Amino acid sequence: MTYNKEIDYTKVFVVIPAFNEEQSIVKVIKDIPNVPLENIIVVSNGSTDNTEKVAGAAGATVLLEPRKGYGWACLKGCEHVEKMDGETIVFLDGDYSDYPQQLTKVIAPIYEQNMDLVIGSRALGNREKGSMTIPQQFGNWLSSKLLKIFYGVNFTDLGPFRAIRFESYKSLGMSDKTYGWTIEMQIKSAQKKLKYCEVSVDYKVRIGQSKVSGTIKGAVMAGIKIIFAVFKYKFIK
Ligand SMILES: Nc1nc2c(ncn2[C@@H]2O[C@H](COP(=O)(O)OP(=O)(O)O)[C@@H](O)[C@H]2O)c(=O)[nH]1
Ligand SMILES: [Mg+2]
Repeated sequence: MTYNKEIDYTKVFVVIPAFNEEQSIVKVIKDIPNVPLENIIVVSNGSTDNTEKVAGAAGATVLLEPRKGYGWACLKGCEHVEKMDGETIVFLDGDYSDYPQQLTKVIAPIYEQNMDLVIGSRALGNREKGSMTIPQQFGNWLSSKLLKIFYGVNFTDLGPFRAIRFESYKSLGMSDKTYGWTIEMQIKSAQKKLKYCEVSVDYKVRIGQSKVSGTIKGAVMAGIKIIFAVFKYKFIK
């Protein structure tokens, strides 16, 4: 399908995986431009704080995913988008590290350049000091190099802020339940020869506690999972 048309925001959905993000989630929701509130889907991954309550009160659609894991949350959100007959899915984190206002920039290539996948690259944007740890920056750089070597694609980041056409998303058969979600999408898009591009996005220090990059366990697990994914999708179909 070629879009090249006015963006119908009633068909644009935002999926936000959220685990204990009560301090930031409302700010994220409020800063998302143009998208109807009910199309903003906060998937709470067993939050034990008030994330679900405050996100619901702000008008977002709140879904509950008891199985812990970033991928589980994204999968749950996408099931809802399918039911609602969505055209474009935007993924965004719930910690207010991203600038939700940049959503218009992230989805533009889907509508203007017929792209399937758009990655918001923090490597190309302005990063507030301390918003990404050194291992996280190195990990993203290394992953991007491996994606080039193994799959011949040019990415500079595995950024969470990204957009994909729903029909392209469906064609990927996404399955990762945890931290391999972002790289799986990029690898499978490469394998399916989808049209992709990057846009620069800015990044700031998150509100609240990091669950992944800021903890040793999270960072190590994510690193292992991501590197493993590079090989897994190459050799095991
Ligand atoms: N680690 C983790 N993060 C989750 C989960 N479910 C949702 N998230 C959300 O995933 C996003 C990224 O997590 P974050 O802690 O910011 O990771 P970081 O940016 O790598 O430090 C945040 O919005 C989290 O709330 C989960 O089960 N585990
Ligand atoms: Mg974060």
